[in-house]
Amino acid sequence: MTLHYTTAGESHGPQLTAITSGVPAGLKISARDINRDLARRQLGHGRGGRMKIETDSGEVTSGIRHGLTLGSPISITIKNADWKNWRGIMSVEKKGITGNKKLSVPRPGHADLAGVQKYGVDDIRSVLERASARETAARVAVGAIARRILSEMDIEIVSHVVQIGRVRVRKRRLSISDFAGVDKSAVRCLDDKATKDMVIAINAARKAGESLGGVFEVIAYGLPPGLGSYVSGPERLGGRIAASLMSIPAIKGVEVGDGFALAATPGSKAHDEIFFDPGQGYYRKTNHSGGLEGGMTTGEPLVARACMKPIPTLTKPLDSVNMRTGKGAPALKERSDVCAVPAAAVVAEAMLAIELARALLEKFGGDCMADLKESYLVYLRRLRGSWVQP
Ligand code: EPS
Repeated sequence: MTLHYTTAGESHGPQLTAITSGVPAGLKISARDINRDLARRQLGHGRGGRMKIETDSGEVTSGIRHGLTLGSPISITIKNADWKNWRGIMSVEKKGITGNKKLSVPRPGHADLAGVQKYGVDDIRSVLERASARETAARVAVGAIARRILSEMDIEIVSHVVQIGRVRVRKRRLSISDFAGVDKSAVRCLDDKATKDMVIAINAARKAGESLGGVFEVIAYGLPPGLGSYVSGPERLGGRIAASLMSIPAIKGVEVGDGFALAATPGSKAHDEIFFDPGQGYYRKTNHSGGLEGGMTTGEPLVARACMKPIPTLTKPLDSVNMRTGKGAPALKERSDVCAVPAAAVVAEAMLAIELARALLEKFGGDCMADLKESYLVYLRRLRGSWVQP
């Protein structure tokens, strides 16, 4: 059984729901593990009024007993505190509707226009409620489970913001200890000077009725070589990770390792030469590949970057068309964030955790954590015993 999840819930409906199946039995997990990541997703200078209303907290309603997973589907619900203000507009029954004004001027850059066309609805709210990035809270809850599976194998995932607007930090090689204080930065950036400049840029954007995008990096440490495969396209881990990161709302580009810069790098400088030490085994001194070769992990840190476009809801709206009249009109205005790059990085940690946990379970299987761990250790032992081929 593969790791699988689905989420449900509208942004201003009663709650979000995440159902995760394929998690082995016997995994230790607590509400704290889930709520820690939910709280981290709410961080970041540049969020709008909604984050003052919500304190996201996951309630487990199946699949965990006495602190251990059962092997059955795990369902987690996250209440939308804001729902109380939207009961009428989001009413399930037709008779409960109060205060709903149909929205008919789509925002350029949002799901509004294509969503209305695709689903045949006449109120943009019927699209934007589910297209909202609020849904990512449910994915973060799933990611917290995946993260627990990985951390049992000493695999850890971290992230940081490397660019907001025009403010960027230089690429450098980081170790896991560099991330100890990342959540203390107002924008989850490891560079103090850049943090200040990013905050200034966000404040200026807010004042100007603008929004800002950026770039974040997500890294997995402690991976074994050989997760994923080269044997067929869909099994290549690079494609799976890229698709998973691209599925985060507003993400427009993903690169692994040196990514697009490799296009201008000669072959002799683009790859990571292989070294050997009897104690350590094979190792690399560089990581241009970002820890992926041939669709598989190399055992080096897996490094992926993603670019988030500026949020399309603007207080100074762009030109659009009123779908009822066919006449030009300013796009609809909704309460929104000015910048959500720090939060998107936390969502990316969840997405990477899910992909890596899925690849781990595919390779090592196991209905319970003890079987999974045993099989994992056998593999590591085999690798260690065969550093040098006879
Ligand atoms: C969002 C609009 C804002 C954001 C929201 C995503 O919500 P609201 O319309 O209630 O002000 O705050 O993000 C979240 C609620 C969240 O939890 O991340 C949108 O239109 O996508």
